Amino acid sequence: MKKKLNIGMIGYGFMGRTHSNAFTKAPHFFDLPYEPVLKTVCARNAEKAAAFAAQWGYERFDTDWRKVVESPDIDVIDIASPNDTHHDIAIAAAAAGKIVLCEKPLGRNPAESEAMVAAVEKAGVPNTVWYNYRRTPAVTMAKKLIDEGRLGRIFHYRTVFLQDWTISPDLPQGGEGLWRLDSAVSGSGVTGDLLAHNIDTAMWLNGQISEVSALTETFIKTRKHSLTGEDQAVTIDDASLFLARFANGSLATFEATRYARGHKALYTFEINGEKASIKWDLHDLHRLEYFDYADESQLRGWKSIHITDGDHPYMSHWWVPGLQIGYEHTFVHQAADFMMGLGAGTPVAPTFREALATDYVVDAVLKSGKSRQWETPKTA
Ligand code: SOE
Repeated sequence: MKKKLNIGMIGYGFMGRTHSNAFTKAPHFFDLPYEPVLKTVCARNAEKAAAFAAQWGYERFDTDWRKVVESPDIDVIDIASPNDTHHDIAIAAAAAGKIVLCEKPLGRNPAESEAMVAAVEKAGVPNTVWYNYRRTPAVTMAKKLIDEGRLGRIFHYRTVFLQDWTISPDLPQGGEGLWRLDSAVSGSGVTGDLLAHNIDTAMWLNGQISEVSALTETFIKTRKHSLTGEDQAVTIDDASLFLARFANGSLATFEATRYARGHKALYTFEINGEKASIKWDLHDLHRLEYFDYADESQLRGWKSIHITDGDHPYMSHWWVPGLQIGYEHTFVHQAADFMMGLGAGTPVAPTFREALATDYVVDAVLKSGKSRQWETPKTA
């Protein structure tokens, strides 16, 4: 019989759903050393917590995260609530000896993130941050190709994350769903919410970012606040672009915005090496575009590899070759990898400390946007 792993989910929004779905599906598709049990979901609003618990099959619900953290029958605290709650919950959970999983970004700023890293490391509790896109099979495949040296020396890294859902000036800030527009809750705008994904993937694939020069902008200066009903200054970055140099000498451009009319979630990257290049696009997430200079010259060109075969990362766990999976599966893979790491006693990336490295780059980008100077991110 497998050991049960009792989950206490904090938060029931978009991320509460992706994480709950991941724990539900992972044991059906992966042979795991644990049986995850959806024990409790916690939200301030009892009615909503009860409805979520019923819909997702949680055994109970709670309205006070402190009670969940202190519950002896909970093994894992999974933080899927807004960013301003991450710090306090993670630190209390670590002190209570719980395994801690946290939605990205870790904290609202490096000070919060550093305290969270110190707490899990002092308590010696397993931890991870849900940077889910690493576990898209095509992205994991890109990592494999780079690690095998197939690209050779890397010269360029080019990446964007484009959305268009905040263009209307009538969209309020704050409150459910829209807390991402309220910097008191989110910490930052697109830099911490979207570029954090690009930065996490980029440093995983191409190593440490050593310096950045950024341009940030807030296009809509005031918005009504959903909670106060007042017009309030908008203090998040609506758009963020930066140039970067990696420690390996390669050069990069990063861009994120919520004002790219026509784009819902266009996350792309392209990497150019001396021997080969790679391109990936979230809207076509199962494809990896690959150009290999070693190919015979008359047939040389970009290949569009359908990453759905049994020997592609994660795919042997799903259907038959050629059939696709999607966004939700990136979370299923992370949940599965986490439980396998837990069984083997090995940390599962990205740990809190690895995610802190991303927060340092986010912080350097925001600083550079203000100072108009090159900034050097701290190393974690
Ligand atoms: C914002 O719209 C958002 O939901 C981010 O918060 C997620 O991290 C990203 O994956 C998709 O976009």
